[in-house]
Amino acid sequence: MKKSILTCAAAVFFLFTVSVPALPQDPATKTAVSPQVVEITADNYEFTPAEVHVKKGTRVQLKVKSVDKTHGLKLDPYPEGALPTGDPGLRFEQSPDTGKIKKSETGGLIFVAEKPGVYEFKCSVVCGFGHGRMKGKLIVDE
Ligand SMILES: [Cu+2]
Repeated sequence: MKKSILTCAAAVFFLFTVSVPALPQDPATKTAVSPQVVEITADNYEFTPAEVHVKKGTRVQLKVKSVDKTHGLKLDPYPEGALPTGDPGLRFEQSPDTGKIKKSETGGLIFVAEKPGVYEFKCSVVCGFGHGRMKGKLIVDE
């Protein structure tokens, strides 16, 4: 019994110290910097804006609102032209995919833009005939 408690404590310690990378911190308060919020609407097979610029090192929250029907947004963690190996250029705090966002609802992603480049996002829910062209770009500037 004691051993399993120790194992559990070790696992919790590991989770909090090793697998959760440090977020950008405010040097004065030592707390995670509040994210830059970017609002995107998903409507009629388009994301608006379809091109978003953020600066390298920024913690970003994408807020995605579905207007006409259920959509989703999936953001590639690797920049265009890069092989999907090694450290990604975007470090997500949860998933790079919002999952289903129903009509009139808002979903979101939160990540740190670590490497400059162009990152594609697209609709992650098969939403109709225009689904395949429902794309956009996140550009991380130096
Ligand atoms: Cu879609």
